[in-house]
Amino acid sequence: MVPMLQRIKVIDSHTGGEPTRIIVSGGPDLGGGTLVEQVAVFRDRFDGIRSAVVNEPRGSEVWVGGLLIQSKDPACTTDIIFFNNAGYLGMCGHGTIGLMATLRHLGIVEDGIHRIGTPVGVVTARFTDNRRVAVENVASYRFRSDVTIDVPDYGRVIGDIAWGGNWFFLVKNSQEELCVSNAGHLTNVTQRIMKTLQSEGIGGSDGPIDHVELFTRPLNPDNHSRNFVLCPGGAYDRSPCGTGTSAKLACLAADGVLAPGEVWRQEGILGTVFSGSFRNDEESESIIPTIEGEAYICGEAELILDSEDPFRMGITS
Ligand code: PYC
Repeated sequence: MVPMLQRIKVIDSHTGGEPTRIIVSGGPDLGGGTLVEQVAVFRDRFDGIRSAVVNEPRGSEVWVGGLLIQSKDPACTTDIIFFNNAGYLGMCGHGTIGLMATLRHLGIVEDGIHRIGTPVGVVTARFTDNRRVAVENVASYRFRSDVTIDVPDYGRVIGDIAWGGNWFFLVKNSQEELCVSNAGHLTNVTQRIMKTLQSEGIGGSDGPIDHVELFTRPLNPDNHSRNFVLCPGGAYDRSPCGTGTSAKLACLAADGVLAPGEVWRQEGILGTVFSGSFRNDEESESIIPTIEGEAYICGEAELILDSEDPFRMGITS
């Protein structure tokens, strides 16, 4: 029998070191439901495609993928569903910056404000410079402050729980050294924090915590803080994390430490920076964060899924 080859065209970029792989053609048709319903179809019927795109042998646990979907809202440039090795993301800040670079690379967008539909709401994005993109994220807020947990064989950890398009536990009392050479230890520590949160049933207002964030002083004194972010699939974010920075801004706003319009420069584990600021949401107690960073296109490829390849849907264990 002749093997069947499924072809999926992707464009790769990285935002502050964190990669994004956008499916631009050959992806699954998720039907005409809402984006939340389309995520359910993706998960139930096409989860193998998610895995094929981001997992080995074509990717690794670091990758965030995105499926471009034509929006039903004429005011939106596109809709997007982000995903990774573990499942689906509500929003992705670095991914949206990478998406804009991809859309410009394809000649689909120019300067101006672009509305982008995500499963957790519409965000807007615009180029502020050749490769720099500012993303106005979904409304973000601190849900709980000073949550104390005892992590077995580690100690007492105190943190805030905040929404920035995903749910974050933002550790306030970390003494860890946040550098790449320490990434293995940091991953281990944040995974144990995550496990303790899960075993104690601690989550966000409408879902489990999916990211854990540590902070320390920045290496570059021009910045305000340095972070390490554990993502749901066990990889750490190479960038300062757009939704994580949004969650941080929500906490800073709630503490009265940062005023609307003031800039917060969040340094990530590689030293790359997202500039963040916020305005108050007129309709709620939340803030509307804006995150700015830069992305580079780093690949253009056709993925081939060979019906005879035992790993055509990615290596999952
Ligand atoms: O930038 O929001 C983000 C993000 C989430 C997971 C990885 N990056």
